[in-house]
Amino acid sequence: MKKILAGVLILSVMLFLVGCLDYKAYDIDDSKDSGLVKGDIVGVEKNTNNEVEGEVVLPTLQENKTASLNEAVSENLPVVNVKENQLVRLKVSAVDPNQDNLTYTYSKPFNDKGTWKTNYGDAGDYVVTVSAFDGKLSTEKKMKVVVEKVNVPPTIALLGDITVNEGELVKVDPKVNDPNHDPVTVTISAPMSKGVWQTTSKDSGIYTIKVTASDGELQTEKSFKVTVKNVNLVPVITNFVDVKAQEGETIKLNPTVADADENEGEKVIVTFSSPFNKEGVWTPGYTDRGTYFVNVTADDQRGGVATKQIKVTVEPVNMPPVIKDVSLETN
Ligand SMILES: [Ca+2]
Ligand SMILES: [Ca+2]
Ligand SMILES: [Ca+2]
Ligand SMILES: [Ca+2]
Repeated sequence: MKKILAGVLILSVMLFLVGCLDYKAYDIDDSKDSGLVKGDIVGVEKNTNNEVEGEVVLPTLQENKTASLNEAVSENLPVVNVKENQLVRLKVSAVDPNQDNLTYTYSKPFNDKGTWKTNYGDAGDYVVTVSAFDGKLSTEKKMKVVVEKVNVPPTIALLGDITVNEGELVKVDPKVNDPNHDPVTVTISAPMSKGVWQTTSKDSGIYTIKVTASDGELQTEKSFKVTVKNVNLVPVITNFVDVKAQEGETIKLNPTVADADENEGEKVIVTFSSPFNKEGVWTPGYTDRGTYFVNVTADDQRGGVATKQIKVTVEPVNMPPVIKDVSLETN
């Protein structure tokens, strides 16, 4: 009787289940540099509702040797550290005591192949779940992937060269991006430091504008050219109005001629129509009474020509006869 009781007891005690997920290895793409912790992570999970009669051999348990395990003591999860932009691959090795075929699933951000191409900006902690499924039962294991930030400088989108005419407004709005999502400070060199530049008639030339984008640690520079084409301004004639004078009175025309391009070595030539001389002077004689339309022309010799016309009225002056000579004539 005792023997029977003991046998039943032993049998009932031995009814238990084992699902076994042996170990998982973390690996990375070989082409990448790695400061990674590589190691085996051991996990065993029991399925309590599947009973197996007879002797059950538990898989050999291995201690987790990853150095970073301690970091996750509070969560009791194995931890691996990777760097942004690395390709991470989860390698799972599991056995099924029944030798069932196993399929694996991985939680996001890993894909269904167990790989994850991290990107800049992905820094953070990720708890990843790996499941092994034998068709009826699945076993899960979690681990923590810590993605460490790798700072990279901001990028600046291509900046095209700009050509404008003098007097036009130049605007630039560089498109910058930081792959780490860091705040970016953009600076632009003079004369475009405000991003806009109102050119004037004195600004012709070629300017190299430098754009700098900084995330506070790293910076990127790009430059582009602004070509400001000279625009010739036409001379402006002022202070030139109708004149009235009398015969015998010297008239001096003295218009004001200005050309904003004179700083460019321009020489403006001013000419007057007849009967004025090239200095703009004329003394009408006593038979010159009448009305004259007189032109003044200002030519900057670069294609800028201005003309203005006035009316010159010469009023008659009656002069007494002049006796030039008296002589006696005798027969
Ligand atoms: Ca099984
Ligand atoms: Ca950055
Ligand atoms: Ca100019
Ligand atoms: Ca001019």
